[in-house]
Amino acid sequence: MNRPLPRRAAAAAGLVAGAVAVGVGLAVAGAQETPSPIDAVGAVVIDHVPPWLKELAIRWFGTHDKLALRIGIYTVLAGVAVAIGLAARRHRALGVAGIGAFGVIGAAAAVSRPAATGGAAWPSLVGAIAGGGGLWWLTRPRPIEVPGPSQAPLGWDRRRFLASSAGLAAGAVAAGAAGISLERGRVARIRQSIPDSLPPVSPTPGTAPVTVPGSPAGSTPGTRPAPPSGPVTPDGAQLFDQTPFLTPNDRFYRIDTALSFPSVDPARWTLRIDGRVRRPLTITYDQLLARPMVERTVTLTCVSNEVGGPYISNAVWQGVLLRDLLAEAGVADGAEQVFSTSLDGWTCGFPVSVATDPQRDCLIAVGMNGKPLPLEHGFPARLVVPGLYGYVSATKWLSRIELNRWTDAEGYWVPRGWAREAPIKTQSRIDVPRDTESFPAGPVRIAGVAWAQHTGVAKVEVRIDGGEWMEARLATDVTDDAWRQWVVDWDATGKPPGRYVAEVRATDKAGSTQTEERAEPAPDGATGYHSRGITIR
Ligand SMILES: Nc1nc2c(c(=O)[nH]1)N[C@H]1C(S)=C(S)[C@@H](COP(=O)(O)O)O[C@H]1N2
Ligand SMILES: [Mo]
Repeated sequence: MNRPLPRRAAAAAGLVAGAVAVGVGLAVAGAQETPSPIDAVGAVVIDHVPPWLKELAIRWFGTHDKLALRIGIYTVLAGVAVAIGLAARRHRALGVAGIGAFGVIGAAAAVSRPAATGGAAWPSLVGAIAGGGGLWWLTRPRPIEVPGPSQAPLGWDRRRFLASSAGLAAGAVAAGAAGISLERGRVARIRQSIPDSLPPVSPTPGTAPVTVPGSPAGSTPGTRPAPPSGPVTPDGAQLFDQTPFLTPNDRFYRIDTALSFPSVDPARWTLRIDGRVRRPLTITYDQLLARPMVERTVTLTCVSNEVGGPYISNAVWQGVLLRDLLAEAGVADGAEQVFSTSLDGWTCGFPVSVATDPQRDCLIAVGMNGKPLPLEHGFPARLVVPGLYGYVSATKWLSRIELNRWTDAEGYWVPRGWAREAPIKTQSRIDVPRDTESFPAGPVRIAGVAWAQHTGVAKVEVRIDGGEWMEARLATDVTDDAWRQWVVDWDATGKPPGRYVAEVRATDKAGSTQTEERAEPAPDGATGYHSRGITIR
């Protein structure tokens, strides 16, 4: 009577062995401060998603796209672990080999990362050895205790199997929890290394105030009001807090490919400026903070933002003017592209002519709304370029700026189907009223934001049900590099109850009105009018 492992037990053994592999992998990764096998594989997946899938992921999951990816990876792994368990039921060695193969895949993924360090392969390899050993042990035939003097038969013993798999599962959970808590500790230490405050902004002679060549008469260059500390409204009052002029740091949209924050120690961090420059520079964090700094209000926008979408926010950035640093390094012949790299190996590029334009204040930013950059937004330093989408310009966790030719290197998203040059398109959005509100027939206040970074918003109009365009009142013109809030008071007196559709469009200071034509975000930004239903009751 040689009882083989039942199918359900084999599947469970596979799952437990998989959990051991992942748990041990997380623990090793946490201990040596390298990405976990899950994140290494996730990073490779992110690297290979086609634009339509990236758009779909952002549309479905928004900024929870990384959580969705992790859940997806765990789900696939669980399925594979069950299959491996079932294979081990017939051939134990085959099951163990299956886990080994996954260890090799994880290790290869980790080693292939641009920012991979020496021990990158260990979490996957050690995890696979532990998981493979666990599977071998769980599926071994062992003596079944039978009464009597006869030789105990080999086979499956339900009670013992349950005990040993429960023990292994508990070990896997403990190892995984240890790994996660080590990773939390790493991130907490980085956050603790962020200074409480930044040196004050120095008045810097020679760094011109925001002036706009060719801007319409009436907006006198150089006499713009200072960035406001609170919401700006046409009435000078707080009209809606849904979209304050300045986005608080913890409400600022976040988009990046980083599954875990890169390790950074401000005491050891340096920024390298090299390539087609005459004098390559290496600057420490303290040296950067000691340089003359400016504050500029700039609205960042993600190219993946759909019409009416949330991936746009505005902040006062404190930092060093990029053109000052480039002048010090000396732009050499043939420099076409400002090609920057992050600590985690993400890259992007934009024209050198944008960086050296005295009218456009590109920043190496160290501060955001009066605070040092939060880790989420690129501590210790990031690029902020007025008027270009983030994916070609706004490198967070900045590590290197190389001047090169367009043919030398392509930014991360360019070979993935996104445009090489990506100026932000003039757009507008209705934020008030909310979809769920309803109003008696009477005055209804409609409000929102419009943006045409580095060109400036000249006019915003709203129409109801395709009727006449009504011109909106615009908030203070703080800078052409930021969005502008707008308000329209629609008189719905006498309107029968029902649902009305409001549409908005903006015209920039160069005179172009945003197009009504609908375009998806890929390859260079969405277009079309944003609309919202308004209910009269
Ligand atoms: N290191 C790094 N920097 C990055 C990215 C990234 O994936 N990695 N994404 C870019 C994109 S696509 C955008 S839209 C902006 C978003 O900046 P935020 O997260 O601070 O809003 O960062 C840019 N900088
Ligand atoms: Mo983006």
